[in-house]
Amino acid sequence: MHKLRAGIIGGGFIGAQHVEALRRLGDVEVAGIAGSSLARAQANAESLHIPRAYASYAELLADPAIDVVHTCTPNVLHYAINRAALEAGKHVVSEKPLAMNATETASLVDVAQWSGLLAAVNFNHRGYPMVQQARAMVAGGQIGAVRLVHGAYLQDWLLYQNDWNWRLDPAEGGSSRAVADIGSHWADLVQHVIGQRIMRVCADLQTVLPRRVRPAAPVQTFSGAQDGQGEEVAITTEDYAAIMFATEGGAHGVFRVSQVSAGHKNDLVFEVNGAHTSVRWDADCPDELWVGHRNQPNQRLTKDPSLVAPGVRAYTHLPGGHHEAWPDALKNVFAEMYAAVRGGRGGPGPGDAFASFADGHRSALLVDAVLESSRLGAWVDLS
Ligand code: NAI
Ligand code: SOE
Repeated sequence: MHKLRAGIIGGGFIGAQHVEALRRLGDVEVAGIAGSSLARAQANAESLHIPRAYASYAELLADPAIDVVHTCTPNVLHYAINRAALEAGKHVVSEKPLAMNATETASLVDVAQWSGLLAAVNFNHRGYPMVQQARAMVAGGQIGAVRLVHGAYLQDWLLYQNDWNWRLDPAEGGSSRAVADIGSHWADLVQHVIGQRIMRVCADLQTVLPRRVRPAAPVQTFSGAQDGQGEEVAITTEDYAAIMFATEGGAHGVFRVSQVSAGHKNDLVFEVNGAHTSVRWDADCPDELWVGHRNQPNQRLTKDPSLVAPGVRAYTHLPGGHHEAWPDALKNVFAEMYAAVRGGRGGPGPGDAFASFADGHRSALLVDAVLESSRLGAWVDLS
């Protein structure tokens, strides 16, 4: 089997993780990387052992040797890169958010449709085995009709006034921060698990730190607090959100997101309450699924290939007690995306977990509705 050749655009925090996950697939060669300058691309190519560095993403897209493009830059560039990549005949794996707003994402869905190329978004949490176990239990009727869905995605890496990242600048990150950056993962994940779309939202958004110190040089994600030197700037995007929602199937729920909650590193939790049983998954203990009962003791299912639902086995690669976590979930969704490329499919097949551009558009609709709801102080339908 020939190896598919991947080109990475953006070699920061997540770009390096794409490289590692792709190499673990075995049938993919990471052939090149583009950065914000040739010098940065060369530095990334050297540290990540990638044979070719490009001076710009346009140069990478022009290279016929590249089959699949991975968009791993700040959000503001996603639309232009994803569009140009499809137009250049490349398959695309885009980081979330798919673009800055639903107008852009709708247009990308159109381009993806006529291209017939793979058009996937990296909502990587879908690839955890025990998330798939929860999904299988909901689909199999094991918890009863879904009534309530709740949870949170909390972080602390932007807790201090001198924490900085491009996400704090709306020109680079978008008009929403905490919701678009991490709330998007939570909402995508629960919709995937329960098999229902969120149709209405009512949001409270708060900017807890209205002023921050912006250093002169760019700061890579999760780099820790800076030295406080720089320009003090006003912050317009939310540090915190509480969002109530209703789904197409009549379920109701609420979730909270925060990037200023001390002690919470990357803490995604969801719970689904069905008509007779509940399930809860916590990314800090990813190999476990809590199952709550009314008339019998609660259970804690642990990931074990021999104990999960048959369709979930493909997401496990190690025996019980051998933990599989964030990098493994990423590899799982990439494996499905590359299988789709080999199978000539532009999106997920019936048994696949990965997210399509249509899912990325749905996510942008939700973020736009959340912003509108907060502005109006009212419930808003997803258009
Ligand atoms: P980062 O700041 O660590 O890295 C971004 C990289 O893009 C930097 O190396 C920067 O030099 C490069 N870049 C900037 N302009 C460029 C250009 N014109 N051409 C090529 N490269 C350019 O940011 P991070 O955390 O890696 O985030 C990147 C994207 O990935 C964001 O959209 C973010 O939402 C998403 N992300 C997703 C994660 C997930 O779990 N699915 C995790 C982390 C980030
Ligand atoms: C920063 O909040 C970040 O890297 C997000 O951008 C990712 O999507 C999330 O998975 C981890 O946190």
